[in-house]
Amino acid sequence: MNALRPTLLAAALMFSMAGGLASAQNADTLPRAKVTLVAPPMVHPHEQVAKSGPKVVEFTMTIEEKKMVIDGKGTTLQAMTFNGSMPGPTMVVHEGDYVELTLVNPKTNAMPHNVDFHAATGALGGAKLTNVNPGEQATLRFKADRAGTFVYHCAPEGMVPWHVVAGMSGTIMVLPREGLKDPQGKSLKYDRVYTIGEFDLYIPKDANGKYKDYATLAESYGDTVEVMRKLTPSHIVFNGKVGALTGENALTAKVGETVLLIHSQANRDTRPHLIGGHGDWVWETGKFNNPPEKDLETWFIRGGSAGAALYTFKQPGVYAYLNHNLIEAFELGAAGHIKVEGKWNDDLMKQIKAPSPIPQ
Ligand SMILES: [Cu+2]
Repeated sequence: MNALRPTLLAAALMFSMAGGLASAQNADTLPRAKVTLVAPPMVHPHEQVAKSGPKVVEFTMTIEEKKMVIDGKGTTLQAMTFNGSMPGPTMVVHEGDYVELTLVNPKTNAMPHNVDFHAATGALGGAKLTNVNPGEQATLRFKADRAGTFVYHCAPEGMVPWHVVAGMSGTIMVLPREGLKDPQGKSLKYDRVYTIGEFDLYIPKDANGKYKDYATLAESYGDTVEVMRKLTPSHIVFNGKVGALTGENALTAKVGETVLLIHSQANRDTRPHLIGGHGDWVWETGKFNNPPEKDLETWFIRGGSAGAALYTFKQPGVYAYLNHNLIEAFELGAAGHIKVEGKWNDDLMKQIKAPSPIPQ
């Protein structure tokens, strides 16, 4: 009996190694596609239903450390970003594809960075294998083995929250190969997709209560961490800036179009709401193999996750899309606009009598 044991163990080992090799070879021989990322709120062109089998999808992101203006008053943030934007670009693949990301940290940067993909399995979501100092780059491949919208963020040892609240997060969307479906299995398609990244920011103030401006990241670090530890954000913004998605920067749609809104928050809870509209189908936790919820008024995005809401616009107008903690929206900045063109439907809503003096 005892003599058999090592043999069995060896056989098991051989089996698992062969399995490992087989899947690695599989990824190595799959077709490859190179995707050029685009800045949010836009998302790179992609198939909703996969037209072919799994492939290796290549992406490159370059880390940019830079000072960014985060409101209309000229307040600055010493930001750290994936590809220069807050949030970083949204990547789209299908379940069963392999994501192959090259992360570039130019030597003009000051900090080490990496990427932790919540969609990935093992090695701190890839953070351990992508840790790049200024002047280095690394390439990570992982299998997208579950569908959904997932946050990715920087997670360098000893300074994870600072890098995240300085701008380093984004979303990857892993679509089911057959596309999105309602709970009855009916196909759900979108005409447009927008990606919104919400950030809580912690800008230090000077003795006179004025926001401080720093020349370098390193200089901003001590004061910023002190503000962070109070857990009271100075700003809460969509896409890096108060007003990044309002007025002239509003998202657009037409009556009859179905829009997918991806909403991520890598650090803090939030609750998106579309004033005057709804979430027809909402994957609140963002995971497409769970049935979506119907007709939501407000949905909850847990800090460290990304959710997705699908809505077909029925009326024209300017819709506010905001965090329905209204103080966070109106006082701190967490709001955007969706400008919708089309014909008004009186059946859905009509002003029967305009405001006028109360009859005496
Ligand atoms: Cu970083």
